[in-house]
Amino acid sequence: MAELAKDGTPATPRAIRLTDYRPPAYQVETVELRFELDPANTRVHCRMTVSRNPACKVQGHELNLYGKDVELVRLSVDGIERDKNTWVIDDETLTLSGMPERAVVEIETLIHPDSNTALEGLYVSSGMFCTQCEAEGFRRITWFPDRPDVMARYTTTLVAEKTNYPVLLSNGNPIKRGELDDGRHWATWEDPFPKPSYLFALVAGDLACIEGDFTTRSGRKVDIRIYVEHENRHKCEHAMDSIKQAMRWDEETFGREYDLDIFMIVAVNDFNMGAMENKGLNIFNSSCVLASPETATDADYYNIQSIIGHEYFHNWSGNRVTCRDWFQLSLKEGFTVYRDQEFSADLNSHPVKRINDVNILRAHQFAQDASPMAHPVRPDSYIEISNFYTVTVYNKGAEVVRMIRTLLGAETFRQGCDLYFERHDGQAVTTDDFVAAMEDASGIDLTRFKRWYSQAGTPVIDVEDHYDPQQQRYQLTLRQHCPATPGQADKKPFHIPLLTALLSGDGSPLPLQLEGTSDSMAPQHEMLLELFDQEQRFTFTGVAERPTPSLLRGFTAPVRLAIHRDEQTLAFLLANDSDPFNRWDAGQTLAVNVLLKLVDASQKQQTLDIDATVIEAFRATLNDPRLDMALIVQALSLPSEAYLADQSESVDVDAIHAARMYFRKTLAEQLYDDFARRYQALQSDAPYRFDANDMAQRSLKNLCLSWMMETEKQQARELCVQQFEQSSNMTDTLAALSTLAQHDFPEREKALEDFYTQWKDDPQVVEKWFAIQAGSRLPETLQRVTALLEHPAFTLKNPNKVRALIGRFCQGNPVRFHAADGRGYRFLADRVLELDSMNPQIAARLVSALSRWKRYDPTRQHHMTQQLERILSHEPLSRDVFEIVSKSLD
Ligand code: 0A1
Ligand code: ZN
Repeated sequence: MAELAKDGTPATPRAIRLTDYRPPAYQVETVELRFELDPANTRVHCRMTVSRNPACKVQGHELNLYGKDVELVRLSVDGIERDKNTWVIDDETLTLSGMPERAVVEIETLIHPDSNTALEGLYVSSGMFCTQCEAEGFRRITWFPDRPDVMARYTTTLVAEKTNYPVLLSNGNPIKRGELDDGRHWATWEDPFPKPSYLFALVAGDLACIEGDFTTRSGRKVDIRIYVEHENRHKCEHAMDSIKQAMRWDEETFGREYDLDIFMIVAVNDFNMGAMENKGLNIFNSSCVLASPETATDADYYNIQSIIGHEYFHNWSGNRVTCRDWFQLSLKEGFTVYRDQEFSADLNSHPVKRINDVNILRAHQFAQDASPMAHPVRPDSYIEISNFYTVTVYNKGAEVVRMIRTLLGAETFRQGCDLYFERHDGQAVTTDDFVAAMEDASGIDLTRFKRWYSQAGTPVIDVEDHYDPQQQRYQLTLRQHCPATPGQADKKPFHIPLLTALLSGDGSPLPLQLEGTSDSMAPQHEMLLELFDQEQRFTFTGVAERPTPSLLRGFTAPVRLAIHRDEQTLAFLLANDSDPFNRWDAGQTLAVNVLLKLVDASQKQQTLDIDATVIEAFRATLNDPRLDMALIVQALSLPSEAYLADQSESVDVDAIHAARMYFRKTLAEQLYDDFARRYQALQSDAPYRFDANDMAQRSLKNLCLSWMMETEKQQARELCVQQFEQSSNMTDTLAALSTLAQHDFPEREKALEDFYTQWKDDPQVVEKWFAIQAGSRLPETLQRVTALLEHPAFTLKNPNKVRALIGRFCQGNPVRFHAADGRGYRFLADRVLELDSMNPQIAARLVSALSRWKRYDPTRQHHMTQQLERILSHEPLSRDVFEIVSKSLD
């Protein structure tokens, strides 16, 4: 037995390993649940039929059940009550031995939803009951074989007082309902599809129901219902449209049809994540469902559409085919993120979506890969699985699926998906099974490719080229290496697809002929180079002039390209590359190079200066009438401070901030008239529409405004205040307010006050108000954030408020969070310790802001490790925070 801390939990939490995976000894065929709902004491009756699992080769008749913070009232096997002597409890596991081959196990538990602040299991949010069972929340409801490879058919009865809880929901289809004499009523739901316990859900409350329907391609009518608090019923139209779009898209793109008679979404105010894909009953963070033009921004509308798509797509990629164990999380998450990315791209813009996704990957996932928390897409060990819902599992996992699509081609990839769904419907499987389906559908050997699942780290590709004008041969030499990550010192080469073109002097792609391959009928102008080895050489023949290579087009692999390109070459690619992603990327690299030179100058206390050609390149982009407005916005958005930090050897937050500010100010002054002209021309009185063109127009207009404001000219200030006061949509209002919040003008305080007074009753808008203040670059931001902790609208109990105020400050305001005196770190550690006993998941997410301490200067390193050590010595400490902090200090 592990040593115990004061609260009875093991002192040093144990790591769970993939290599220890064993199939369960018992499977569960059916589960009947009965909940007598009461906020203080809910009684849960669980009756399950279990039988020996033929897949379990080990002999033995032990049934393992998991439970956490549940009071066990009664346990019986085949109607015979068992007493405490007949089972063993170790930590969260209860082992019942001497079980027959098949048995009915009945368990009664008592739980306390109103004191559940972890928001896992059954809890109360704004007076309604709701659940969150992924990953291991079901064990907070009853003792159960709570692991994803135990799939069962559920029938659920909810009993609750009728006036406060008129709506009673669970998974599947409603089958019966009735009333009791004591003012309570009940409803029974039946889910015909076997599912793991993490997909179980229930909701009970007084909710408005917005109804819609969808006819599937096979002609079945599906009822769609969105449940929200009554005052939000006017904010559901966009969510309803998004559900229908997602249903249609999955049929058209993946051939996947919805399978129940009813699909429900419920909006909940207190939620740890964005949303959850429970079978037939998706539960959403309110901020990911509710939208109206006056209260939600374009970004909110966009996110809602994408998250609704994501959860809906899980119905196949996750629910019908689920994960064997939690190491396989990316099986459902990577694949589903890939699917939601394609959905958003198809409905909006492919290049813009790709740019945004690559920005997330580079700023956050590459950073994670280079941190003590680096882990493979399929991790091989964890202490607390909630810590592994990461950008690596989700976003890099999506890149891995995207690479498979690139290697197979779109059509064969679709056949691979069909085979995967058909072969594994109703099963709990592994990422190896996913890859095997892709191999079987294509005949392509992906053995080496699978290293993307097992090896952490971002590969670096060194590029060298050579042109021989006599022979008209062009040679590309590619070498790959991958930095060491925790537990993985040496890596084997990755299988890397690199979409490549060679551009002629006028920018057109040259026809490509690889030496050693036969002439193809139609000349290719773009070629997929596959890098398997540590070093490979590709020789192109018949190349009439020295080409400019356009590599990694569309970002076909999550790698860093180490290629030296001078400013002239980058400017050429920025103006000419026919791949929109690479055109944007050339501009970003140009900007990174300029900014890093400024960082260097700032560190050496030299005068800062920007070359006139750079300013003119920006002017040309801003005024180019041929360019899509959304792409202009992307091109004119400077690399973030986080990305610049990632690109630096060691991070100097102040110099990065100063360089970026100098760049913004200089450019704003030089291009003021151009920005002002475009800003005026983009004004529109049209009512708000969520539409790609309108959004692009608003974002370019607001980008111009924020650049103009950098000059602090009176005219810009007036225009900003005017937009803030007169705009009728939240996109424009918030753009003006967040710009004002960056400047120390009296207008700022008044705007912030007016905004709060107007929106104080709307929690989603109040969250924006907190976040804007926490993100301000002004020097007194930490004092303000500290003061806001006491604001009546703030509570540590609500994850959205924590994310808006504390998360935004610690993870989205580098220059203030990393204050040299360490105050930001102390502030974070204080909050983590306050939160840890309340909501460990949220505490652990926050503390990861301290993980990369080795990247900073010795003084900051000292302050950061001091706080990490302070947290680590705290008792008791959750497994969640323990894992992040101890790995950070390793
Ligand atoms: N599976 C959900 C999100 C989710 C993840 C983890 C959770 O608890 C640890 C809860 C929800 C999704 O991908 O949308
Ligand atoms: Zn997901």
